[in-house]
Amino acid sequence: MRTLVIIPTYNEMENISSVLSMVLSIRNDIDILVIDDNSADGTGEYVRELSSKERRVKLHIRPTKLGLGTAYIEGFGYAVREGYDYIFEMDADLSHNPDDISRFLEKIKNADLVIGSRYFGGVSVVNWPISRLLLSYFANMYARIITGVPVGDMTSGYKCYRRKVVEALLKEKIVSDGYSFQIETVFWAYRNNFKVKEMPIIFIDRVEGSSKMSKKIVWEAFWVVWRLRLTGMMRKAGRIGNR
Ligand SMILES: Nc1nc2c(ncn2[C@@H]2O[C@H](COP(=O)(O)OP(=O)(O)O)[C@@H](O)[C@H]2O)c(=O)[nH]1
Ligand SMILES: [Mg+2]
Repeated sequence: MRTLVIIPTYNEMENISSVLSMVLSIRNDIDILVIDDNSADGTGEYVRELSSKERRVKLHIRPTKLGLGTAYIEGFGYAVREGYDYIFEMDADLSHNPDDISRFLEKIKNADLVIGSRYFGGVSVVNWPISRLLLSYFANMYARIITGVPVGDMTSGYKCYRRKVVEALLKEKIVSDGYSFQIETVFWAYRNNFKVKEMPIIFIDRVEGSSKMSKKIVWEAFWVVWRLRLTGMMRKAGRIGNR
């Protein structure tokens, strides 16, 4: 079984070397694809240098900051073309502990998508300011109510997909850049009847570098859930196909 961990980066120089070496040391059938948006801090150069010595590390550099959603879509296309069996989404800032990868790979044996959940029988977020925690918690509640998808953490960016789910997602019209990309992917996996499971993770706020969260990203999520609800309803009524 071949696994690809996709890591989008934008100015993650302080974190990238640790996250890459931690993922590489988990197992040697795991490759990494970094999608860097031309970071000014040298992240791309660092990964380029490493990828010339370590064939398990791949790099795509895009010309400018084009958003998380399109970075993952690009990574998904690569994963499908290369025939990876399991495909991960993971942040570069060490909020997602690479040691959890083994638990994901165990769990995916009985699922099509495994979501690393921060809200699974409680809250497992460390060091977030209360304002950020409340935003995330209520955004999740809102997304769950409007879309009707029974998942506790729809905005988690730590996930493991089987290739067939990624293939199905590439056929959907995913429009988000920010964390509503995470809502869209869970929604379409669920609506396409894939087996979606959650697994608790401990999410630790970044220590180095800075968050790329913005008001625009919050507004995008606010509207995207309504778009999903409508397209989902129309799809059910047989009015539109999946394109
Ligand atoms: N390639 C790319 N990566 C991005 C972009 N925005 C955020 N990222 C990366 O996505 C991950 C999550 O972003 P982060 O700022 O930590 O979001 P937060 O944890 O929600 O505050 C990190 O690895 C970022 O470097 C982007 O526009 N392009
Ligand atoms: Mg982060």
